[in-house]
Amino acid sequence: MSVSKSSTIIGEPLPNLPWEERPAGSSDVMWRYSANPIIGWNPIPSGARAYNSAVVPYGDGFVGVFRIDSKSGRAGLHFGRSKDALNWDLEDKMIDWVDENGNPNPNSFAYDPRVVKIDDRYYITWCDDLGGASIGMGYTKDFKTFVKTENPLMPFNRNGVLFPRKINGEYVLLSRPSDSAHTPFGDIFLSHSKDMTYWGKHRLVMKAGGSGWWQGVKIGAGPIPIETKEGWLMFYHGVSTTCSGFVYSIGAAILDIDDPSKVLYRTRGYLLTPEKSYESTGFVPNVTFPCATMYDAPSGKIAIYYGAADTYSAVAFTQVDELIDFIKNDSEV
Ligand code: BMA
Repeated sequence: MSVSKSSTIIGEPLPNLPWEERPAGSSDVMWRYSANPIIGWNPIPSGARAYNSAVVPYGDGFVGVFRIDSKSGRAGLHFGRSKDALNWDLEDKMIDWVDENGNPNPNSFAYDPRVVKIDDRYYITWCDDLGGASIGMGYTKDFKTFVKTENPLMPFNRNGVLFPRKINGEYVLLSRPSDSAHTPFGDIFLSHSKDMTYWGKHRLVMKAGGSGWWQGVKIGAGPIPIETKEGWLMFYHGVSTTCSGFVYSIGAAILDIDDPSKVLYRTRGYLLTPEKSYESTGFVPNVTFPCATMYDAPSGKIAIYYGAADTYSAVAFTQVDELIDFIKNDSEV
């Protein structure tokens, strides 16, 4: 496959993006980092597993909000920093949230964070506990003070993912209505807000299933959608069921740039599915769960950060033009 380098991504350059060329002999449109996983068991004294986490460029390096399951089994959010986005220095202590007045505003339980910069704030969404699974929200300007704001949506809901800018004057939030347990259903919706507090105008984006069995049980938005000349590039996880449990794979769709509830293209086959031992073996076998991407807009290089087997953090790569061609040719819409 020949890849034309173009500025298909509407965004900033990131020359220090971690990157590795596709392995010789492979024709996969998404390929894994050869030194995966980048974070293994017991990454900090208090924590057993760091995975399903969100990273962003910051200063001359990178920072992230990491889901770390403590040795009690409870999930919490921890701050981390890195010079190369591959070797991470994770804080042992959970993030101390405050309210808008600077008073302590602790989280009881938090997992699967996403981070996006909008104007001068880095917004963080995660799966929270509001009498059941719900979307948590907060922001930071400096990764020192973390402000937890109101829950944008009622339970039960997971996979809250913000678009990186307002669309037609409103913020837009993807989510996946669910139950409070291991949800055996789930479609992707979106909601609008003028102020990041009150959310409404809910729209269905896309349903589980289609002709891909890998996404037959449920789907959920993954990383922050990437703005491209072809529309919003949205990676998502799709789940199938087997006699030994769920299998979580990674797919992608392209959504209309002005109305992202309209799906233009959606992969019929998965882009990545649990194959490697760090994906098929761990605390929860057979899970690949993407929560972040970083990209270099001029070259179209994208690094995808995903949790593997609810135990490890891993990275995969793709090139935007080749990926968009693949999604269009493989589309089921
Ligand atoms: C989902 C979430 C994810 C997890 C996945 C597989 O419901 O809890 O954090 O990776 O299940 O266990």
